[in-house]
Amino acid sequence: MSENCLFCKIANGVIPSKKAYEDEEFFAFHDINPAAPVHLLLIPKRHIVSLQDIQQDDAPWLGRMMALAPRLAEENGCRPGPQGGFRVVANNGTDGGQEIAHLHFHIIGGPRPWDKRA
Ligand code: DGP
Repeated sequence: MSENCLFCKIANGVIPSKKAYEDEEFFAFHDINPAAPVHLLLIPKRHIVSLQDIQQDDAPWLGRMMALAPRLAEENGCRPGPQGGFRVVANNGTDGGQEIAHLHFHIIGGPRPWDKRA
């Protein structure tokens, strides 16, 4: 846990959130400002800032994190199969549009239309 990290505080229950999932390694919760009917944030409990900090030996847990995304998407209202689907977005660093400095996957979806490009 990093003392001044908002998402560490959320994962530890210090700051409340609408929880969608939790295990020993990961925590998922609903984005406070959803961009779509389904908008989750999936984070590792360990404090890591962004994909810019990932090393080769992080691959196993990062793979498990990625594998959680479709499961959480479907459990929270994204339709399965090619007519359904969802987005996974990770903003990295200032130029990448990252606001919260704790690695997170945005899981975004739900029945369309819900954005300007629909
Ligand atoms: P990013 O720009 O990729 O770092 O996205 C940060 C997201 O975090 C943004 O979509 C809004 C969300 N967010 C910020 N503060 C909170 C909070 O206190 N609670 C929840 N649930 N989401 C938050």
